[in-house]
Amino acid sequence: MALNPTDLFDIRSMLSEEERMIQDSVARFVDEKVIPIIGDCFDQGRFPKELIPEIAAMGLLGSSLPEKYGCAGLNAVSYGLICQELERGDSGIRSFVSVQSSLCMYPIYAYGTEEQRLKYLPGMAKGEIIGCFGLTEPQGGSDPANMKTNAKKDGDDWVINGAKMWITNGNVANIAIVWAQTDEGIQGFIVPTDTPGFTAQEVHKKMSLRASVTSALFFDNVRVSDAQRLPNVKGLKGPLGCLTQARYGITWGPIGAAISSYTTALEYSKTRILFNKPIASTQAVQLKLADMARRITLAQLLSLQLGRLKDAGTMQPAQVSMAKWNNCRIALDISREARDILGGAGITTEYPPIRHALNLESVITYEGTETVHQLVIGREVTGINAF
Ligand code: TGC
Ligand code: FAD
Repeated sequence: MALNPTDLFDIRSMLSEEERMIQDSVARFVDEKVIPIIGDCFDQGRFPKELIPEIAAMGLLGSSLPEKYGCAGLNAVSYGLICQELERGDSGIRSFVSVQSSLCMYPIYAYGTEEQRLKYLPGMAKGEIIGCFGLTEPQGGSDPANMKTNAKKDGDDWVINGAKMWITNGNVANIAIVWAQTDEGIQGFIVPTDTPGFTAQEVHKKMSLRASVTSALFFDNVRVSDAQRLPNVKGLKGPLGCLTQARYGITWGPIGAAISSYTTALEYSKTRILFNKPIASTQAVQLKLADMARRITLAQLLSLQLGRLKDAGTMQPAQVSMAKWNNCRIALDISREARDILGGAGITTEYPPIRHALNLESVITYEGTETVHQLVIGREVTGINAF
C-alpha cells in the first residue's frame, strides 16, 4: 500500500479519535475560510479580524483552559494540532491564537484571582475581549531581565511608565498583559487599553507576518488599581512561564507551514515539464522532496512526544526549547527550498512558500531567537550558563 506523502509514518494513528476530530475541523476551517483570503491579506498588510468570531465559536481561544471559564478544556496535543492546522494557513492566524490563549488567558488563569478569571476569561474565549502581551522592550528582547518599564505603588493604585516593542495584537487589543519592574521584582498587570496614558503604535513596513498586527506600546503614567495586578507570581518566572506555554504551541505551528510548502512543491514538481520530463522525475528534486518529508516527520514526532509529556505534567522548558529551535529551523529551510522548486513562480504570493518563509523569519525570532534556544540546550547539557 502506498504511504501518505504528508504522513509517511502514520503519525495520525497515534492520535486519539477526539484529537483527529479536532484536527479535521480546524483543517476544514483553514481550507475554507483562511486559505482563500490569506494571500491577499498578506499583500495588503491586513489582519483578517472578521475570522475572530468563527475561531472563537470553534473553541480555539484558550482551548486548554477549563470549561468553567467558557473554554474547551482540551488536552495539550489538541492545542498543538490546532496550532499546526492554523499555521498551515498562515503564521499570523496562529500567532493571534497563541497570544490570546497562551500569553493572555493563561497568565490570568495561572497567576490571577478567581475574580479576574471570571471577569476576563469567558469574554476572551468568545473573542469579545482581545489581549496582547507586553514583555519585549526596545533595548533588547532576548534579555527581559533588563526591564525598564516600571510600576510604582501610589496609594491603592499602581502607576506604570515605560515602553514595549514588537507586540502582537497591540492595536486590536482591549487589554494588555504588561510586565513591569516593581520594588518586589517583576509583576504582571492587566491594563485595559483605553486607560489614559496608554498608546499603541502599529509597526509598518514589515516583510513578515503581514497578516498580523504588531505594535509598540507606550505607558505614560498609566494608573491601574491593585485589582488589575496578577497577584500569584513575582519575578521573571512569571512571563517565562507564559512563554513555555506559547512556545509549546509554536513547536507545532511551523510544521503546518512546512507541510503547506512541501505539498505545494510536490504538486508543482509533478506538473512542471522541463527537458521533456516533470522536474519531480529528476534526482535533484526528489532528494529535496524526500528530505522535506524526513524533516517534517521528525518534527511531528518531536512535538507529539512533547505534547504527551505536557499532558503527563512532566514537560521541561529545555525540551520546549529544542523543539522550538528544530521545528522553526526545518520549516524555514523547507519553505525556502520549496520556493526554489517553484522557480520564478515561487517569488509571488500566488503560491504560499514565500509567504511562509517570510513569516517564519519572525517565528524563528520571537518567543526566543534560535540562538537563545540553542544556548538553553547548551546550558542544559553542560550545566554552564552562557548568557
Ligand atoms: P533564568 O535565570 O534562566 O530564569 C529566571 C527564572 O525563571 C525561571 N524560568 C522559567 N520558568 C518557566 N519557563 C521557562 N521557560 C523558564 N526559564 C526560566 C527560572 O527557573 C528562574 O526562576 P527562579 O524561581 O529561580 O527565579 O533567566 P535568565 O535571565 O538567565 O534568562 C534566560 C533566557 C535568556 C532563556 C530568557 O531570558 C529568555 O527566554 N529570553 C528570551 C525572551 C523571549 O522569548 N521573549 C519572548 C517575548 S513574547 C513573544 O515573542 C511573543 S510572539 C507571540 C506570537 O505572535 O505568537
Ligand atoms: P535582540 O534580543 O536584540 O537579539 C539580537 C540578536 O542577538 C539575535 O540574533 C539574538 O539571537 C542574538 N543574541 C541574543 N543574546 C545572545 C547571546 N547571549 N549570544 C549570542 N547572540 C545573542 N514580544 C512580546 O513581548 N510580545 C509579543 O507579542 C511579541 N510579538 C512579536 C511579533 C513579531 C512579529 C516579532 C518580530 C517579535 C515579537 N516579539 C514580541 C518580540 C520578540 O520576542 C523579540 O523580537 C525577540 O525576543 C528578540 O528580541 P530582539 O528583537 O530585541 O532581538
